[in-house]
Amino acid sequence: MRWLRFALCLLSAVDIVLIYYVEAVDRSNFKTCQQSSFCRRCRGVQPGKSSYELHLNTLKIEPSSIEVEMINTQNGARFRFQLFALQDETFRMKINEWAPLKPRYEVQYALQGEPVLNKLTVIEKTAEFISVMAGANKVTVHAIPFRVDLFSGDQLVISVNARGLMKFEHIRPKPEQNEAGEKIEDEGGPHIDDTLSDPGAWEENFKSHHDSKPNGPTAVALDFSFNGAHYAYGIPEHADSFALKSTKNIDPYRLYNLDVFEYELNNGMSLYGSVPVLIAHGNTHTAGIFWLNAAETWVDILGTADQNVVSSIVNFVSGSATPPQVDTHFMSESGIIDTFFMLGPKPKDVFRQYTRLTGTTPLPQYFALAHHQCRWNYNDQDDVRNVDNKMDEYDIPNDVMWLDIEHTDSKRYFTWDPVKFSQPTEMINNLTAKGRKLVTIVDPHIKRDSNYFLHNDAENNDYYVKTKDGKVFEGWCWPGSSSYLDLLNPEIRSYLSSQYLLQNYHGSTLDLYIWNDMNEPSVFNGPEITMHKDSLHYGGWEHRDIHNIYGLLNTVSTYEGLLQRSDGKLRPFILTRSHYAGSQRYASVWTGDNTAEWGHLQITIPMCLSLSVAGISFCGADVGGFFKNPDSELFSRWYQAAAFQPFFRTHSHIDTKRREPWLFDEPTLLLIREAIRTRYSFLPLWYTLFFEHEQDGAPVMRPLWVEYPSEVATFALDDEYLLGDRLLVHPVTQPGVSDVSVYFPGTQDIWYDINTYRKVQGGGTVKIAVTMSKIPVFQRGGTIIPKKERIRRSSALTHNDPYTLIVALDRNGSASGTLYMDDGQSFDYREKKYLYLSLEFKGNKLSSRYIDTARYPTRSWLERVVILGLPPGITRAQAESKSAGRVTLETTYNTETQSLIVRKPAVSMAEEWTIVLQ
Ligand code: MIG
Repeated sequence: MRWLRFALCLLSAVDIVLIYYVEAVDRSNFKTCQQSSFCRRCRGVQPGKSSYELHLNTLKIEPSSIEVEMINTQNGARFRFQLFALQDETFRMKINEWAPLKPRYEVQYALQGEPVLNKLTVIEKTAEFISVMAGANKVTVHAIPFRVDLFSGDQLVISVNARGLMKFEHIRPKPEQNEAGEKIEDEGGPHIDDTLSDPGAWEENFKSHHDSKPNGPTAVALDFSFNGAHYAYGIPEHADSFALKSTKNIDPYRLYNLDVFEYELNNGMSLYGSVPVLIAHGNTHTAGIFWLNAAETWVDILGTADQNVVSSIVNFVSGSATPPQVDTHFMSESGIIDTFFMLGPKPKDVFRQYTRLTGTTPLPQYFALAHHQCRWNYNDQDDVRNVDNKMDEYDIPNDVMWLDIEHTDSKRYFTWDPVKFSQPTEMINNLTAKGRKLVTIVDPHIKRDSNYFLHNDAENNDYYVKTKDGKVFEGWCWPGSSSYLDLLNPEIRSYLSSQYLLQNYHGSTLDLYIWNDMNEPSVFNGPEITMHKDSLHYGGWEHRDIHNIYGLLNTVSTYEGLLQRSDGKLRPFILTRSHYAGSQRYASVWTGDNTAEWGHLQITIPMCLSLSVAGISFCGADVGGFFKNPDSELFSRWYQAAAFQPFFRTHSHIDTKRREPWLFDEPTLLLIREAIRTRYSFLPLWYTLFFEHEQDGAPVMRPLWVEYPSEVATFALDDEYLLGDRLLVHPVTQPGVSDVSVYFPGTQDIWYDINTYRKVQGGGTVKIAVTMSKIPVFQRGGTIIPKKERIRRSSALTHNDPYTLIVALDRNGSASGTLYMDDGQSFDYREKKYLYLSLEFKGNKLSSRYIDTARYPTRSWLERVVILGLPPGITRAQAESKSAGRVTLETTYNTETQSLIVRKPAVSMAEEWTIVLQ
């Protein structure tokens, strides 16, 4: 495959595609655990009595932490163990060498700041263990062998090194070689371990690539057991089920950011991003860990998390089996052990605890939640103009046109093809006249071309990543020979940021936003299609140490640039392919190069759920599938599914057939149009959910168990999810079906079909009939959803439009919800220049009240209220607000659906108001 990649660079784009099409993923391009020497070594550690021990006589107690010396009795290596109590039921554990020969990398940029400490109290201390309390949690640290038990209240939630799989390879001097070329091993301690006998300890090869490993073996590994957990989730990015599978007989899940061609489904191979966050959930408790390490990482999932787990859970719940438990084993190639424990106890506690560490997604601009139209490539500015016009002609709302790599002048980013895109500003202004935006792609590889200002700047200022020998690193990518900015260096990042300024990015305007692709980084002729691990970065760090944050650093630069470009006024919008923990603060993420197949549509749900529970809520997948051509049915179903996923963008490979909706037959065009229009009608809900996400960190697209934590039947669902706590979404992701089986959670809950208003009782699976136009989505009784039902060309044009409220009653005849609005684009909302409303229906009275002081003077008013699940008997309604006084309203009751429509209450949304039914 590598020769292929190489050849690709020399061919025209069209030829490339022909080659793509005969390929599935070429697994031989990517390492297995056995082919990665550190993974082999770490996985080879046998469970049992660990050789790591603490010397409790060295214990130091600080107000928020304890510190103890640790020793590996096998070889005498010494370590520093630290435990920190953090705010909000969170702990941090660091283990590093006591006095490493060279410093070991500690990850930067993932955390949003220094974690806030909490007070810790020692409650018991013996020669064997020490117990401390912080908040509601107790932590017991055992000395011989080393083990840490973390309790939430009385419940043991996480045990560290309970299986004894810890391995911390201290840095050693390179053994000298004797005359025969054999290595002379000198461990310098009383015992030796088997680390050095691994043939890959001091250098290793993969295919034709050599890794010189100047620091030798430096792996760190540790096991974590989650007591009472039925399943573990998270550690994206993988094209696999949401509930993580047992890796007992297969490779561990791999976290190493890679550009994987035509990725396959249902396996733990690496993809473009890595978020080392794992959430373990059981019916009594939720907890999580964050393994802060940016090197190549593998994660084994052991214990009861296997296919049979459901039956064991059922047994457990009925009292006939041992409590469930999931064991995990994290293994990284370098760095230190730095782990955060989020102790819950409820799912939303864990999400809040985690996002206090790495941040939440800032409220996106309103347009970013709307529909995006992309293709590799829109050929020229006329093509863009035509597609844009056709959107209007066919009444298909669209907010953003996207330009892929072909828009540049010979793959030199920040430039425009002088012929095809000769008038970029005019092109952008054509779009903005309709309230639309443009996104252009900026990849991190830099064309080595003396006619390219960026390359010249980088050469002159010594901005490129270096090889192990200190020469500028060169690799092949789209432009041919390329080099890569050393983004670990803050000065180089700010250089890159400055390229986004309007005066530097010629032809751009404030309505142009950015797509960062290929930022794993992708290097066509590099090992595993990426950069050599022994390449060197700022501060002397090896690429090995920081690989998984390269994409994060790329988006940090872009974000800063876009922020500066508007003097900090406008919210940046960025889409990134590579990501790490913390990327949610800067960019949205899409799942890369998927395929126009039903399986790829299905996997969008578990992939985005995995990202969501790991802090990345703004997730989406290429609508229609990137490779190959979707047929009408798949394409329509994909739009319908994506209309209810956070990031909603159509995209396709350069050699696929054009697939703008009007190129399909009329029924298909109508289905697609309807799906997109449905999305637009729900934008007020999306916007409110993202605002709330920024506050509390709970995923926008969320697994059912977040709202129904003890409902075991929700734990392993891959085909449905919730939006906030309001909508249940179960898209049709199979061909030729006339019904889908939807699990409705909550024995006390009622669900309402959003189209028919038909009621379904929660607590079981129900078959829902699906015609081609049906998107199975249900509103939870007890919630209120804001909508805007006047569909226009772009979301910006709906800014002052009136609202519709859908009030779905619970079994007590009540409902509540929220509605958020602001200017849709600026950071003024950080100064609370917004309107955040609490909507409540109780005792036949619907009211709107300010949650915070109203500081956004909206012109929107209330156009309609629909009340679902209302018994007959209401004959009239009356609205009351300050400026309009009391007004009697028209109502229509539908006996069949038990729904009442209140027409034109016409109260201003800027005021508090009440509507009374009589
Ligand atoms: O190696 O820019 O995932 O969305 O269209 C392919 C061309 C490079 C990969 C991205 C895809 C994009 C394509 N890029």
